[in-house]
Amino acid sequence: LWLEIELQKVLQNKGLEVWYQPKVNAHDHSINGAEALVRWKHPVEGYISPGRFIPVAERSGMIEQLGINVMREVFEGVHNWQKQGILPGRVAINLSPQQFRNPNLLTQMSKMLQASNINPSMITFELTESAVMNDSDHTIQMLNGIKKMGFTLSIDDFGTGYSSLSYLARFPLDELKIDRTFIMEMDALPKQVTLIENIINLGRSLDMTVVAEGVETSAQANKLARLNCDSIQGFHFYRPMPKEEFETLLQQNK
Ligand code: G
Ligand code: G
Ligand code: MN
Ligand code: NA
Repeated sequence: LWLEIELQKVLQNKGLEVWYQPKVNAHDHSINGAEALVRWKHPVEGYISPGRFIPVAERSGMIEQLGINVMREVFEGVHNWQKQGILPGRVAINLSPQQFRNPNLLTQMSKMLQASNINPSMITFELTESAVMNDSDHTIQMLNGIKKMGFTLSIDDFGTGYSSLSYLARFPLDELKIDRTFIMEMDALPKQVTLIENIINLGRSLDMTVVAEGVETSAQANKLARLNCDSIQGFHFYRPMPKEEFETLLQQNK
């Protein structure tokens, strides 16, 4: 309950921060996008992990406001970077299953887009398998609605959802993110590399951009480039960083 009250306060004060983790081109390692990750710096407790407060936000209904705040912040950032000519590619926003189930989501996105003056194709919404799997009529409607506005869609944590693969053919997905558990085991388990190679081929053959998450070593990065993965995200290249730091990095890379 303490966490819930504190979260209420920080949401009202617009005190949550959005950090950015750059993604790189797997072949030349140039920055080609980023993932927006919400961060909460509590005055007494220090950083509280989204792994802890997102579930609280969902249970208490605050996730809707949190999502709106994150969208507003990211759209504003993308607008500024576009204006400065330093936007390197798409910026991804995570949507939790509960946000995706909310029928208000499409209206909120459309309002936010109208107010923002950005190119919607520069925003990617990341969904997990558990968000898209259960109710396919609702899912199709939501996904098509998001696409119709011009945004792009990514399937996050791919391969961990115990789900059927048939949704890959039915849903309008632009990007596939290989879950970091596969990448972690690349060096120890040769079969994991075979699996990754086939996931990359699967994604690319369905016209999706394939991103490997959680890349922590140069050996992993080199192997993924050889397997023709498109993009890489992971601590080996960049950690999530505050907006100001991200912006400085983009200006240096211009
Ligand atoms: O950044 P970190 O590894 O601590 O994130 C932990 C989890 O929180 C990840 O699953 C990530 O997708 C999720 N997360 C981070 N930012 C957001 C956000 O803005 N909205 C939602 N719904 N989830 C987020
Ligand atoms: O569930 P989702 O994929 O949205 O989670 C993204 C989270 O993964 C972020 O919180 C980010 O901090 C974390 N992350 C990004 N790169 C790495 C990495 O190389 N290693 C580990 N352990 N975590 C990472
Ligand atoms: Mn994600
Ligand atoms: Na992920």
